[in-house]
Amino acid sequence: MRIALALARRGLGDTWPNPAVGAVVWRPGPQGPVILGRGWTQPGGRPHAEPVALAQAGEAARGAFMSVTLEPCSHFGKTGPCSHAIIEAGIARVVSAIEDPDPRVNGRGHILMRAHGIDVTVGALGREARWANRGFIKRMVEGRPMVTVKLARSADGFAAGAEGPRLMITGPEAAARVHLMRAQHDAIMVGVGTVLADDPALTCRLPGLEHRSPVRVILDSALRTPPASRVAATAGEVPTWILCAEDAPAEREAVLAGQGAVIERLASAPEGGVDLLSAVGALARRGVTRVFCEGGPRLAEALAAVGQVDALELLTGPEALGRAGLPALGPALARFMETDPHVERAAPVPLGRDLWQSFERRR
Ligand code: AOF
Ligand code: ZN
Repeated sequence: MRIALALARRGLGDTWPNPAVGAVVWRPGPQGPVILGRGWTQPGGRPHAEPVALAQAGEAARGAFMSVTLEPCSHFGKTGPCSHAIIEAGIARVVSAIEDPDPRVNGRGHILMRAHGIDVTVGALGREARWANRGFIKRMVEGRPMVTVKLARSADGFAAGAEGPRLMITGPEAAARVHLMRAQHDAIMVGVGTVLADDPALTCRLPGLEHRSPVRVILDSALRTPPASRVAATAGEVPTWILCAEDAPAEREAVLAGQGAVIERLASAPEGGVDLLSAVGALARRGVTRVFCEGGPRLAEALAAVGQVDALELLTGPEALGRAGLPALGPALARFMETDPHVERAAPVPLGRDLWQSFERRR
């Protein structure tokens, strides 16, 4: 199951709207388990993990065991259900980590395999499996994706100067780590202020992982995203969704949509801007399970204030700004980081001259 979980994690950020599942076909041997086939959910969510592992094992699967990080499915999708494939391959025993909360499955996969005489046990490393797929589970159960907030701050706690040009707070090692985090999320979200100030590309540029760029999401109530910005100019190549208010100007919508962006109109917040709960709900409806927010301290704080931050990735640079700037952490995020009893705090990790700290809500 540990191997299956490691295989599953390869797919994170790359399988939405489906979960990232891992499966191992194996046989007990005198020197320990012998692995016959390994599989993980493929890009876009199909094929599922189990048929990949079964195909690799071939005829050796007959009488063998399968460990799988999520209940094998029982519904007919683009191909037949995985539980059928497992029955047909002659697997004798299935070790499954958790039930699939998808209402189309929800225990039926386990029941079906048991009905065909397969010995099914559920719960092995269940906590770890639930954790790996917390984005998928949250979307299924709550109709919202998991949200990770990334913030970079100076040694004295500022995000950047109050105004003025973009400030490089952290170094290349931290940037590489951030690009990996981008690849492991389904969508990357910013406010239009970040687009106007920084003109970011918001793609994953790690060599070899360029194809794993997440969907780019811009919260832009009045559709102020400039058609000449990098995100708009490349909207035909990298999926780009702009969430705006009901009354955003139609002529701007036409221009951005013409460039390939997907525009969705949502309710506005009383204080202006797109309502954040509606925004994350809209992303879940579109299939997103894991959101990476790089939208700057104001958006991060607003998400924390409505209880929509599941994880905080905080990077602290070695240099002080030395003057007043925009504080990186507002009061709600500071509470999340420092006092929330459900938040787990990992030991800080040095990245070059910077420090990386992770904070994750456990429930
Ligand atoms: C599995 N193994 O590797 C994955 C599963 O749209 P479909 O037909 O691909 O079905 C999507 C559902 O299948 C998804 O919501 C989840 O319940 C399950 N995902 N199941 O047996 C896998 N990715
Ligand atoms: Zn399946």
